[in-house]
Amino acid sequence: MAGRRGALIVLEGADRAGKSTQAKRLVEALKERGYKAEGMRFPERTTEIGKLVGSYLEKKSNLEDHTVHLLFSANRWEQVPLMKEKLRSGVTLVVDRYAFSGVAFTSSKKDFSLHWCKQPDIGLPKPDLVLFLDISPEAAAKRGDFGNERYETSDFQKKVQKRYAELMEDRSLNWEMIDAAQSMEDVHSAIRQMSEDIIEQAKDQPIGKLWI
Ligand code: ADP
Ligand code: FDM
Ligand code: MG
Repeated sequence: MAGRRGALIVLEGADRAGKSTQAKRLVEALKERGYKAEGMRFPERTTEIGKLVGSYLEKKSNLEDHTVHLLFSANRWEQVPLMKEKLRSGVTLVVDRYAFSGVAFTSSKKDFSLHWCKQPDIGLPKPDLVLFLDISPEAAAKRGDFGNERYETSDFQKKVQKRYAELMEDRSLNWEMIDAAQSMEDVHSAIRQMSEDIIEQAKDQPIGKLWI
């Protein structure tokens, strides 16, 4: 039927929870099942803004905290025309991190409120489903050490987890908590089923606006 749109599915969660692994597998599985599906990630480090953010994360440059927050948000907004075009043409987008990462990370810095951090992302395409891959710091540690990027310390990640928990209290969003300590296969089956259900539910609905 004409006019059926794809779903916007976001993966969030702590470092090494399995977001990138699962995003890739989900796209492949959806395609095998005959859905149109594509992956995206934030930050999208290949654009001009994304290069500034990438260099900041790699600690090759320093940026003022408000400034980098706005750049992360701008890095999402610059993809919005493309996201809407894809969704409207029936492509389901599987997104590795989104505005929730933006808010959880910046609001873990000193003197940043959740309220302030949300403002620049208000009105972005609203995810139909946000899959939160839940893992304890101990279980994540078994998957390897932190890398060398900014924010990759256990103190900071603990603060981020608390901020995610606050964001998940917002019932206007469709959060699903997944036990990410399960095997890759079990996590995959769970999120594939939820994703197929949401694709069916979202297909005749307009694209929503985040936090409006
Ligand atoms: P994230 O993108 O959330 O940081 P990754 O997908 O990069 O996480 O996974 C981090 C590491 O953990 C990778 O080495 C990956 O192979 C491994 N991994 C991912 N999911 C699982 C799982 N369910 N069980 C065990 N190891 C996993
Ligand atoms: N991050 C990511 C932010 O601080 N703000 C954002 O808006 C987004 C999308 O960037 F530390 C942080 C979260 C993480 C880093 O790491 C991206 P990965 O490994 O590429 O997901
Ligand atoms: Mg990743």
